[in-house]
This record gives sequence, C-alpha cells and structure tokens, in this order.
Amino acid sequence: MKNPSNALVVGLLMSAGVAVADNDDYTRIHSPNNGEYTHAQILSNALGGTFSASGRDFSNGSINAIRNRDSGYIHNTDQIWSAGTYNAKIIGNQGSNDAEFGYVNGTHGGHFRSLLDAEEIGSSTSTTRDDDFRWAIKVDGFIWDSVYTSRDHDNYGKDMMVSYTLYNASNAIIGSVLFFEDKKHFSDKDFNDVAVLLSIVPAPQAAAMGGLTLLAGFGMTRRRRLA
Ligand SMILES: [Ca+2]
Ligand SMILES: [Ca+2]
Ligand SMILES: [Ca+2]
Repeated sequence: MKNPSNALVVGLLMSAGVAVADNDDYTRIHSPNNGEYTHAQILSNALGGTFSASGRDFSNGSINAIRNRDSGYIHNTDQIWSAGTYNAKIIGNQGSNDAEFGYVNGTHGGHFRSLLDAEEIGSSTSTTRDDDFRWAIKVDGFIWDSVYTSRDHDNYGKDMMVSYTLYNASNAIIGSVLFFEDKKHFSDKDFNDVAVLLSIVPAPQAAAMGGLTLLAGFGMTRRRRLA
C-alpha cells in the first residue's frame, strides 16, 4: 500500500514540524515577476476560496496543499510517479514559451507523450499509466524543443517541477498539483509556467471500480536507495 504510507510520512512530518524536514530536500521557489500568478493564486483560482501560505504549504481552510519533497534518500519525492489513472487539468500557464504537458514512461529514458496544450487553461484529460512514469513538459525553442521531466536527472540534475498533495478536511488525499519551471538556463525559478491539477474524483462509471484502485496509483513511488 504505497499511498497510506506516503500519507503517513507526510502526517509525521507535519506533526513533527520542520525539525525533521531537511530544507535542502525542497527546491527553492522564487516569487514571480511582472504580476504573474503565485502558487497561492493559481490554487485559489482552480480550487476556490483563498489559499494562504503556511511555511511551504497552503490552505484555503478546507483544502490543504502540502508540498511534496523534491529530493532526499529516505522519503518519497515527486520525481517518479506510480501507475494508475489520473485526471489532469491545466490550471496555470505563466511561462513565456509555448509548452505541452504530458509524461514519459518508465523511470529513465523514454520519449515525451503529450496530453494537453499548456495554453488551454481549463482543458483536461484522463490518462492511465501501467507502470512507474514521470510527468513532463515539452517547451518550444528557437532551434529545438526541450523536454523536462519530474526526475531531476533527466534535466541534467535540475529540478523543473515542484508539487503538492491535496488533502480535504477529513485529511483524505483528493489530488495533487504540479508546478513546472520552463527554463533550465537563466531561470527565474518561479515554477508557475505550467500548472496542472491532478484529480482523483472518479467518473460515475469508474466509481464502481472502487476509489481505492484509483487512489493506489496516486502516490509517488517510494524509492529505496542503499546508502
Ligand atoms: Ca521536484
Ligand atoms: Ca513564470
Ligand atoms: Ca519560470
């Protein structure tokens, strides 16, 4: 059961406070320039209410967006995602380049598969992945396009995506939000260039399959590493 253990780790970290968390495990986000939307504004527009910050997390009073760890040897990170069915919706596009949102199958290598045009705010689709995979964007360039994935090593060691897990008032996981940075060199690191809401609200037909099946795929894969 990957997901409950993931939730448990998050819960433990929350109750223990930042003393347990290593700040280096969370990629630094810079405030956007030029009046671009912040994470709080994008979350508010997509989910309603007014999200305000609490440390690196956000809440609108009924939904908590808890930042996922970006790196680290022991805890889950947001780099590799588990098989499952995901509903993805574009909720923000504050980048200067045309981009597509999609995924790359497997834990390394592979090719970009497009799901949505990042400019189409509000557009959504459903995708079912059978194995571990990485979320990704493809950014138009003057000469060539660049693909950046949720796995730092695919981007020559740079983290190009930060993310949050969404919890409802009952502390149940209801989804995730991905925030991509679209520039690797001379980046402003505002991580608002492509924003995607991953929802686990099942369609009426899918509900019969059981929410747990959908939930099971939602967590990040726990990566075990030997010291
Ligand atoms: Ca990350
Ligand atoms: Ca931006
Ligand atoms: Ca940026």
